[in-house]
Amino acid sequence: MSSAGGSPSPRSHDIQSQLPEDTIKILLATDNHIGYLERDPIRGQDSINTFQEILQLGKKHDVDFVLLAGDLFHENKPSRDCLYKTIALLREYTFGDKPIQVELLSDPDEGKADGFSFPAVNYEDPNLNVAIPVFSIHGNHDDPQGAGAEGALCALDVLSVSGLLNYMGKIDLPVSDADARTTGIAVRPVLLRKGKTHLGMYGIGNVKDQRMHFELRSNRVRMYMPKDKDKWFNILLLHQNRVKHGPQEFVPEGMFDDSVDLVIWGHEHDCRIVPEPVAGKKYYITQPGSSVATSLADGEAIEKHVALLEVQGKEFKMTPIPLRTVRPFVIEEVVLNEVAEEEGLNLNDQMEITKYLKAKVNALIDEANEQWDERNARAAEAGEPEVPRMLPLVRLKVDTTGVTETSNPIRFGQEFQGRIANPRDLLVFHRSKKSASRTTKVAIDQPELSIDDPELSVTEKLAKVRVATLVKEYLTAQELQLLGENGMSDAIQMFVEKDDIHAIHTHVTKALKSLMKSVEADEGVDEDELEDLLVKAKEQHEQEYIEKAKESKAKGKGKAKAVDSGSDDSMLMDVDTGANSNFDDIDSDEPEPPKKKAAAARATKAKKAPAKAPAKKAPAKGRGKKAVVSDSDEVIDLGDSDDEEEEEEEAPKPATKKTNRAAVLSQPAKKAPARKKAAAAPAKQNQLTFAPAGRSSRAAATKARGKMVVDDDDDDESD
Ligand SMILES: [Mn+2]
Repeated sequence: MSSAGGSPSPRSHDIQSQLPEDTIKILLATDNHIGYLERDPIRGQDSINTFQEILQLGKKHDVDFVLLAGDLFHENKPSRDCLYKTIALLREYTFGDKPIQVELLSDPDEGKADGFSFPAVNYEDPNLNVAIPVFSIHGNHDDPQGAGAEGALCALDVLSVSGLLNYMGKIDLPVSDADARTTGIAVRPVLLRKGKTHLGMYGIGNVKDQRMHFELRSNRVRMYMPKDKDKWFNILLLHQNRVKHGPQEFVPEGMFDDSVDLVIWGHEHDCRIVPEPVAGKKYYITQPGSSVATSLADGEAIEKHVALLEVQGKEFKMTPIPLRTVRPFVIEEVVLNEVAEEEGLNLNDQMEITKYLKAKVNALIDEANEQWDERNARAAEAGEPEVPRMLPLVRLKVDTTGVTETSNPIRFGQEFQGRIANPRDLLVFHRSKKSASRTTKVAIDQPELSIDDPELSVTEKLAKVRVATLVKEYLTAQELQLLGENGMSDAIQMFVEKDDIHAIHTHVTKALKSLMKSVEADEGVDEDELEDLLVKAKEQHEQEYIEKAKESKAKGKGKAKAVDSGSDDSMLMDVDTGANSNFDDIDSDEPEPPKKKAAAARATKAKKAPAKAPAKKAPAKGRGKKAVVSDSDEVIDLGDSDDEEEEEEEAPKPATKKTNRAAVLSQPAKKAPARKKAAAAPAKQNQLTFAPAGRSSRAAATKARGKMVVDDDDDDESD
């Protein structure tokens, strides 16, 4: 990773001759994971501190806006402390008198809160004095959950209605699993202009990998682009696995349409912020990486950066900026067997081993501190103030194959208290299965690992076995009398991972209700029969649950399953405890008729015009359910939804729609605070509305979200 300090070599996409009035300046960051380890006495404030640094950098570099690619928060329900600080920082750094120079050409009400008059984009609200807007999609940690009156909401929704953040890429989600078969993912951009530069930002908040994979494969991810898309610089933001976790557990890099110029990839935590070309494609991919290490894995040890992204016309320039508030982190692996061979270490002598490991850790601490000093020296050269030294993160992975007795890693770590930030998890012991081969890559969190795996040591189990698997195994062993293990396990997972305190209650109530129903059906049973009846009913319900979830899972539960189930399903099985793995088998069959409910909800929305529509606002759009384009060939072509498709979709629409569009194109300038208008580039602002109608209402669209999301990977390595 090159740093901002040096002068990076010019690249083909670089801006040739820069004109400030045409250059959109963006501060690019992602995966801030605010709230990560917030109770840790040493590391608790790391994530928020770095977020503050990022906002300060935005101010310092005088950017037009800040762009984030998901996982702003680590917890789905950020703590009060967390929200308090985040809100305070956003208010502190992003409000002010600095004039906004990027004019919004897309509908400012796209994605706005239902039933309220204020726009979705904060700087379009005359009551707010925004200096540096922040745009973001959601990630897998802070994705929309719940089924309240407003539908599924996430923390970004809260920031959005507070006017502190512009939440984009909250894609339309199907109301039910049946609906999922007929809808795709619609991506409506935020369109901006500064001088002669036109910028389109297409956000796709995180969805489960299986779904994304299916949608992409079926060519159902539609990006609504302006007609003259070639004059736009198009950015695509997404938050998915880039690293292959399984056959459908990632998004291939070459999958996007050629009208995309730059892909901003959230979710992966290693910093690969320098844009990388993609074979056979015109676009580049940048992966900023997280701004805080949320696991002690190799990828997180790469120096963390954000970047200044400058766009002018169809050219762009990326200047990585190293983050200075990030703890230095060093990681190493030792194979004691090898040390024994090479240096004569006695594997039967625990004292000797401990002594060896201590020396190793001391060397790592020195290395980390040197890293820090280097970083400080570089910054000092650039005229930056010194930052006081932070305790480093140190991880030593120890292959203990052949060692008879290992010491207690926690006691070992205690000796380094005050010198490192993570004394409790400094050491990780593991045994390699084939003692001779040296595998440096330790795969954490393998879905198929069972807690009963005799080959694993306790530490390994703690580090690698997923909670979901553990819960499932436990429940299976309990032989629950009434409740099905699968449904229960899903509910527990929701409870744990998404902090949904109602998940279990909801599930139990529902399950009992339906059990009662089936027992009631047989009247006059005596008590002996009742038991049998219940057992049968339970089995039946479990079966229904499984079928409903359309899990490609084999019926047999427990540990045997994953290992021998063939490569195709091993991931699906674990990850997909939820109800939406049905995307896979969809190709062949016909789309089911859409649920009435959805249509109704959308219709309702159509009628509901905002009470106080500003003059510039686009006329109410037709909200009819759109015709479904159901070409499910294998072509993986995100965003191949240009005019052609748009026309196809619009064809059956009433004529009024087109009239509206024409009208929209000649909307008068927007209302804006006077001082801003004076400073903003050209005062005239047109609203372009190119998107076909039919956005489903949030409430309706997201009702089903609860079902949709039983989170995928809380993969420590890349979340
Ligand atoms: Mn993530």
